[in-house]
Amino acid sequence: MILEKDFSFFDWEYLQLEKPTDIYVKKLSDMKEHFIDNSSVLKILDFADLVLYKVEKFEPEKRKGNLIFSVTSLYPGTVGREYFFTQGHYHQNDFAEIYICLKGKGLLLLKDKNNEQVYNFEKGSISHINSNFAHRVVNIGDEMLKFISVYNVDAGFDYEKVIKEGGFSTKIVKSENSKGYKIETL
Ligand code: S6P
Ligand code: ZN
Repeated sequence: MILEKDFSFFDWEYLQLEKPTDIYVKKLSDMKEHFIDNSSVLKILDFADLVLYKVEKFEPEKRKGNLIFSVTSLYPGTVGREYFFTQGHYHQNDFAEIYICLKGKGLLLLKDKNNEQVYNFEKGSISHINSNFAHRVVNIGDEMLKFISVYNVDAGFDYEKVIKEGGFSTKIVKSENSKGYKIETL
């Protein structure tokens, strides 16, 4: 039998799930140690705790092999010169993931212990992310960036491993003349 709870509608006008099972936001205060420019972080926090992104999830029952479907909405903006990004994580278990960009202009950063790679990630991009790469999306445009993720219910999140490795050393910043972005490596 197929249960109604296993369905969620997708609103194509607003690019959002109509019946998410969970919604959460990540704010600047949750992400402050991930930006290069701590004084800019503190200046913004004095004024307001910005929402950097929102994640709507549709999670079916936790049955082996089931898939989670989620929509991430990443705001445009910078902290100092650095563009807003998702925190980024490895999966705890050996499961890959698919990212589909619905709107906006961004970059997808992938890292393992020794290497980092940067890919264009904009409306229409579909990326298969191998299970051994930590993944982060950066919004380099001036509108909201939205993407769908599909991943196994048993994938799990490992944020700590990224932190232990010193984080992503690839930083995406506004270029000096403010036209476009620049890739810097720490
Ligand atoms: C889950 C998938 C996404 C992210 C979301 C937020 O495997 O990669 O749904 O959770 O984009 O990013 P992060 O790094 O804060 O979890
Ligand atoms: Zn993931």
